[in-house]
Amino acid sequence: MNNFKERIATELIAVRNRSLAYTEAEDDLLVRQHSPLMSPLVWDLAHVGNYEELWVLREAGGITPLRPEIDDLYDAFKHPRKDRPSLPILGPGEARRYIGGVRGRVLDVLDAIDPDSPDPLHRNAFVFGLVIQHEHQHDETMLATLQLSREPGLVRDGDLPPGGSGGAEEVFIPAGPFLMGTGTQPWAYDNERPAHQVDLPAYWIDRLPVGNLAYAAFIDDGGYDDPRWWTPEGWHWRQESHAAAPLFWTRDGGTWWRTRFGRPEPVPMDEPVQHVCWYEADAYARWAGRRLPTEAEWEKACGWDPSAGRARKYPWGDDDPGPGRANLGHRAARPAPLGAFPAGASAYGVEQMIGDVWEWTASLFLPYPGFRSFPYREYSEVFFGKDYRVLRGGSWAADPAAVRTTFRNWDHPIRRQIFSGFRCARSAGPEQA
Ligand code: AVJ
Ligand code: FE
Repeated sequence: MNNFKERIATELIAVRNRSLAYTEAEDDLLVRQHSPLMSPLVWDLAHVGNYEELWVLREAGGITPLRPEIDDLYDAFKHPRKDRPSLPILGPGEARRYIGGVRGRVLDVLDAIDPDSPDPLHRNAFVFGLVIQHEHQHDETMLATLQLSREPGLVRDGDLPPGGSGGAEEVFIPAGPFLMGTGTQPWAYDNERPAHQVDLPAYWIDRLPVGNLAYAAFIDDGGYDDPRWWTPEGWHWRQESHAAAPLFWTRDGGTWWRTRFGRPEPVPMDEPVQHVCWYEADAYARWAGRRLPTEAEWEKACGWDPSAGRARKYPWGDDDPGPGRANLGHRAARPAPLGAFPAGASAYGVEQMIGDVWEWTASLFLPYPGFRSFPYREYSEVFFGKDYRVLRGGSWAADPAAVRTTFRNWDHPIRRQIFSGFRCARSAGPEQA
């Protein structure tokens, strides 16, 4: 195998080890439903193998189905998450055997594939990018399930760099066009394509995500009880949910605590806030006299290199993320302190855009002009419309393989079990523009 295929084989092993590590638990924990929002962990485990079978073995490899009778059970569109525990899904042992059996044949397809083929699934080994990113996304979902389960055991407290102090609060982004999306990243999803020019007026964007200290000030100021800061839908959510702080926060006297993977700890005030929904992010921004950035504003500040006139794969350039640039890949089970990654700054000097927390944007999840669904409508196209808001940048739980400046994530505006935070922006006044 050549170098490119060796790298793919290594990525396949790494992501599988990750899935197996998150499901190395008593059967009871794996088959139980920890929240109606989530699948049982054993469903995710067999689903990633079934997806690999569908795309690599059948579609790309032309191999006959190993277990066609289970396809229906692992089709996310046939059964909502809340119904998955009552399906006759594979048990933990059977699921591990099934996905292992698929994987053996996947390596044969990798051996045989021609990355220069005109077949779009084979070209640049796209189908392998598809399944590697898919499994990493489910691994992140499994982490959210584990956090909801409140079971101890998964905290990893690997080293994170210390936070920084000082530096500008906001960064000015001058008016002008940039290239949004990509036509060159070989493993980009259909929803990131095609690259297209977007001309933005001047704006300011926070240098760092909103931190717990600032968010606690919003709470202390009665932000959750003041309808002025909320949209009508947001206020409705606030009333129905009785939310008064980010998910997993509780107050004890004057101190905020959070439960992280089953362990209570004081909320670190120097971290980006996480586990807030879009309505909370939007309300905070209005309280602060600001607004959420649009998706285009976020991407320009993150990926555009104005002096080179080109987009970067990551804020700092095209080199892979190292430990000094971003908090990705579950090196620790939390966001890094604010200001921890000056070396990860974008061309404009905006920091911590990649990793730490997914950042809510003002934008609905919509197709770019010229969008074409590939390789199937159910990855992106069926979600376009008014129901979902876009999140950008990836969290501490996202893997580098599934993160780049153009990557788009989306969720309902009420969701906050995901590792979500935000930063604020504002339009520049006429004197600056
Ligand atoms: C892109 C994270 C919204 O989890 O629903 C997983 C990714 N697509 N299996 C999701 C996905 C199919 C998707 N998100
Ligand atoms: Fe999936």
